[in-house]
This record gives sequence, structure tokens and C-alpha cells, in this order.
Amino acid sequence: MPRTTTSRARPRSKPTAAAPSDTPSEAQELAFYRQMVLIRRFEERAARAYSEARIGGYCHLNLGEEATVTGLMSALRAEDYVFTNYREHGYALARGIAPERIMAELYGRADGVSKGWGGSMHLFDLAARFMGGYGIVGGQLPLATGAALAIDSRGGDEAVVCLMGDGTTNIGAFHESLNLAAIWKLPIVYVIVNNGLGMGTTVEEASAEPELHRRAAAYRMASARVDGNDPVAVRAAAAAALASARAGAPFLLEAVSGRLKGHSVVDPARYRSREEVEAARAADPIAGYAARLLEAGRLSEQQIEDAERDADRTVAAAVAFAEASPHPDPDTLFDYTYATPVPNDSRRRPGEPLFPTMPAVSTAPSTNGAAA
Ligand SMILES: Cc1ncc(C[n+]2csc(CCOP(=O)(O)OP(=O)(O)O)c2C)c(N)n1
Ligand SMILES: [Mg+2]
Repeated sequence: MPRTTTSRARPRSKPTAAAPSDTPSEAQELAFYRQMVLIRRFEERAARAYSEARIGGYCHLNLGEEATVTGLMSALRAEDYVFTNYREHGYALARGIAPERIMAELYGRADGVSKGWGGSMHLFDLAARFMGGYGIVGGQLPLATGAALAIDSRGGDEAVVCLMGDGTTNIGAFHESLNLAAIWKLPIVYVIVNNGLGMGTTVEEASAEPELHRRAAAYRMASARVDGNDPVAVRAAAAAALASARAGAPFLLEAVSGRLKGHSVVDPARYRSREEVEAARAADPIAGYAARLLEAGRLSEQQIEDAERDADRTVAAAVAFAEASPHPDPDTLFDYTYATPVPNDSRRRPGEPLFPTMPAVSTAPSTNGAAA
């Protein structure tokens, strides 16, 4: 379906992914480091709370992806929109949502960012333009593409960042979304966080083109691949991608990072060899970044200690807040499921019958003599 309405410039030439020249200040570098440490400590504490059965449902962590998360989120403007998958605690933190409200959501409590009804996979905060948190692989892509279409239709200057894992690039919605974004020149950056694994399947096993950013070529979309363990490089690549998207050329960015633990907290990841796990540990983005800054004299041992202590305090306060928050009122269970009433939505509570009891069917023989 052709679209003609847009106020956006439509460059015909392919924009480059060249890094903008904004070298971060020492203060920004420190802020990146502190952000990464906060995500690490938050996720480690979430894993502990999960194993203590304080957190229910599924729980996926950003352990190993801290540099990607930090670099990406730092390139966004406050008015931009973020859509992501279920591995999203770090993004919510880096977007500035209070750690207390995120932890309370993981605990399923009323003060959680989704009022306790979403849990780990469904963080949502309209004020932060953090549009979720989706458990269906690829579910966020059509929604994010639709948001970009809405922005474009009203001539807005915001952009959408739509995150996904490497495994998501084999879902139909990936191809449909990129195709539409390209022909409609939507203000959107699709970001593949390539941690090498979709659950237990490697990228090489699942993808005929394992250099995932190259898939953009099928849609004549600009793309780039960046070292996801370097927050400064990720920020620069994301800034360039966002500038491209705002100018009417959507972008596919691939950040190559790693996963330090299992797919979710309960996954012992037995499908990974010892060497693989050791390689992931050796590439730990926080240790690597700290070593680089220490060597350059741009970070001190004292600043590292302070960052760890402050992160621990923030996370401890978040846990205390979550523990003290009440469970949601069961009467609000269906308040956030549909925006408008749905005809056959049974609205039953756990333990209640699926549909109202039907009138009893008589088993007595028919009195009119007719054969049944
Ligand atoms: C449509 C759909 N299919 C399958 C699943 C089960 N599933 C959950 S996560 C996942 C792997 C996704 O991997 P990737 O996109 O790389 O994200 P990562 O977990 O590595 O962040 C699968 C297959 C699902 N949630 N939704
Ligand atoms: Mg993955």
C-alpha cells in the first residue's frame, strides 16, 4: 500500500554509519561505568531473589550486555520511544526508571512499574516512553514499526528504537517490519543485540547469514555492526543510526555482545562448552572497560569501589522497597488486559470455571415419544 504523507526528508543516498566525533568526556565515561555496574549488581540481585522464590514467572537478565544497553540508551533523546523484548531490566534502568519500581515489578507488587501485573518480561512506563517488555519473540517489532508510522504521519521529530535478540531475526515479523519501514522511510532504528544465542541455538546454526546486519540489504536499508562490549562505540553507532532514522532512512544496527549466564535464571546452559563460557567471561564488558579506562588514567580504583558500593546500596534499597510493597488487589486483575471490552473474555480468576455454569441438561427420557 503506497503512502504519500510524510513531512520527512527522503534522502536517496545510503547514509553511512560513521561515528559522530563526540568523544565522551571523562565524566560521561565514568557515568557509563557506573551505569554498567548498577545493571550488573541489579541483575545479580534479581537472580538471587528469583532463586529465593521472591520473584515468580520467567526472568531473563542482561548479564554480559551491560555495555550495549548503556551505550544505546545514552544516545536516545527523552522523547524517543523504546520497544524491547523480555530481557529488558537494564534498558529500563538506563532509561531512568527508578530501580525500586523495576524491582517491585519483578516481585509482582503494586508499586511496580506495571502495577505488579507485568513481571520481569513486561516492564512498561509511558512517562519514560518505555513501551515494553514483550515475551513473544518478535512481538515488539510490528508495534514499534506502527509507532514510527504514527510519528511520521504527524510529522514528529521523535525516533523509535526497537531492540531484539539475534534469534528474532528469523521471525516473519522481522522481515515484514523492516520492509515496511524501508518503503515508508520511517524514523526507526532496529537494534539486534547479538549475544550469539537464541535460548540454546547459536547464530551460526540458525541463520544462513550469520552477519545479521547484512540482512538489511534485502530492504535496501542502511546497517552497521558494532562491538557491543564497548559502550562508547555503541553510543556513537546508535547516535549515527538515530540521525539517519530521523532524516527518513531507517537503520539496522547489530551490537555483538555476549551472555554470561543461561537464557533465563533457571537455565543451567549445559549446551555451552566450558571454553565458550570462559571466552564469554574473558570478554566481560565491565572488566574490559574498567581496564581500558584504568590504563588510560581516566578511572581510579577509588571510583571503581565507589561505583560498586553505590550500586549495592541502590539495589538493596530497591529490594527493601519491593519487599514492603503490597501485592496488587485481585479486583484490578483485568483492568489492564484490553483497552476496550472483548466479547468472549471470561474474566475468571484462578480456580474459577472458564465460563459461567451452563443450565443443567436433563437426562430424563423424552416424554414426546420422538426418537432422539
Ligand atoms: C514466537 C515465539 N517463539 C518462541 C518463543 C520461545 N523463546 C523465548 S526466547 C527465545 C530465543 C530468542 O533469542 P534471541 O532473540 O536471540 O534473544 P535473547 O534471549 O538471546 O535475548 C525463544 C525461542 C517465544 N517466546 N516466542
Ligand atoms: Mg540471542
